[in-house]
Amino acid sequence: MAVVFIRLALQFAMKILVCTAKEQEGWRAALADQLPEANIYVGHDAPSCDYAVVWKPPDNIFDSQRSLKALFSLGAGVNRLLAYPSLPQDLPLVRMEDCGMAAQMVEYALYVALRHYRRMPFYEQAQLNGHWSPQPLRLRSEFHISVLGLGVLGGSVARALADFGFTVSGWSRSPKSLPGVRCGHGISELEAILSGSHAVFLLLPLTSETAGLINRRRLEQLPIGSVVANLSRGEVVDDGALLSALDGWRVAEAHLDVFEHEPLAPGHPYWTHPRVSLTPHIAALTPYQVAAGQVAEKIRRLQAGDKVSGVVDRARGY
Ligand code: NDP
Ligand code: OXD
Repeated sequence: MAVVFIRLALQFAMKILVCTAKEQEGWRAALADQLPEANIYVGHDAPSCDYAVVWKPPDNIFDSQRSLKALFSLGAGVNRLLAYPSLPQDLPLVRMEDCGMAAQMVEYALYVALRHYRRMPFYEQAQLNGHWSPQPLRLRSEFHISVLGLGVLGGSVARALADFGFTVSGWSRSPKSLPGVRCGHGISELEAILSGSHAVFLLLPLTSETAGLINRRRLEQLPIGSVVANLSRGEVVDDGALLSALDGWRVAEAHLDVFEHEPLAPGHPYWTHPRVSLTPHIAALTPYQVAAGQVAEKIRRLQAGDKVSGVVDRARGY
């Protein structure tokens, strides 16, 4: 009797699939801890599940997972998942919201901003040339930064840079208001924002509107000697245009964390460009210890028939 009861309980328990190349076991254990009533499966060889938590799953995952009530992306960006031809149109896709990523983005942005505001590249070069060459004081408020994308991550970055005393402009799709940040929105306001920026931070999702947004014309709006930091998706920047802007010193230094093709191909000019600093898509990693709590809470709400935040608007693409 007890065996039958256990079999029935297992059969009717909620089923969650975890499918990610990285930290799969950590995710499984963290979700099991948060949702002890659920059966958690890892890898793509699982029975039909109620929820799936994925990052770069196999292309055919939706052929075997036909009963999903919601799909959770392990990342904040969902452009890759949205491109799966077999992704069911009506399946709610839920993305990560912050989960410890905003603090990491702020660290990265502060590092880049401080390096340039304090003219460290200039002093590095002066040292190489054996020059003792003190430069005039610049006030924090005289260093102008723009943050393109004012969502969960970009909004945190813009506020942190403004709190630090830099002059910050932000740009989004719809009107926004953030303390200490001059906010603009829509394509008509982009060029004015760029033209006053010593440093530009990209924190936009990749959509049909943002692909190739930072092209030759937009880079030409920047003052000579600006800094570009792409922390969003490689495709937001036109690589050829950025390399030309670097060679012409319109852009003095580029900090690139993301690329159209990852890992970046051996021999790509970014690898060896003296004024490109690149990192392997680590600007903000998803800590599963925190993120599993967010996923579990949303699953509980969905099970109770409640709405959750972070559901991707398929028409907008983010
Ligand atoms: P959000 O969805 O919270 O924010 C997106 C922001 O971009 C919003 O302010 C939105 O405007 C704005 N935006 C979208 N489309 C346009 C447009 N056409 N014109 C102007 N503004 C636009 O995303 P997150 O902040 O959570 O994440 C941002 C991106 O960061 C992710 O999509 C991902 O690509 C990238 N990322 C990179 C990581 C890394 O390690 N490098 C880690 C995590 C994320 P509005 O406010 O009006 O909607
Ligand atoms: C994400 C990412 O979207 O890692 O979270 O890029």
